[in-house]
Amino acid sequence: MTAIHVLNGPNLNMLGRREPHIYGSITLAEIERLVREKAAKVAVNVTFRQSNHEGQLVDWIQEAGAQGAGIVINAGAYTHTSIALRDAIAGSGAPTVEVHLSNVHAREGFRHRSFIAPVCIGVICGFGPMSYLLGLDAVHQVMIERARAQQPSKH
Ligand code: DHK
Repeated sequence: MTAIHVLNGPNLNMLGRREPHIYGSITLAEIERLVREKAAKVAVNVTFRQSNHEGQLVDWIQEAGAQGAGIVINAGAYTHTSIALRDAIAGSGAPTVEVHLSNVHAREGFRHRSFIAPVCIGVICGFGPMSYLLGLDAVHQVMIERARAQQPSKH
């Protein structure tokens, strides 16, 4: 069964109460429920985690890579600051999709730069909780394609 780790960075535990005009009123627990619902439909095994600590996120990225899992990551503000997360993603070999609830490109200039985007397959932002579901779908499809490409040809 395909495994995908959904990792959440700093302040995402505050969703629902945190700047609802930007992030909406949905909580992280509700996003987790939506993600699990979708994952169950497509037979994906989901690990869903949140931490406010950079090193913890590094450990979880390494763990996902070691297990052959894919990653959907909303690294929160670490997106815009963390070379450690970038190196962890690059080194893990885990196919990774960066997601954000808000459209970071419509916000402050410092949010336009992502340190992790260059080592991710792609970035999905601005769709609220749907960004997570699109991210899950995206990384899942890429993993299916890669597995298919590794199978020996029948001809
Ligand atoms: C969440 C955060 O915490 C911010 O630091 C990012 C992201 C945007 C989001 O939209 O999900 O800049």
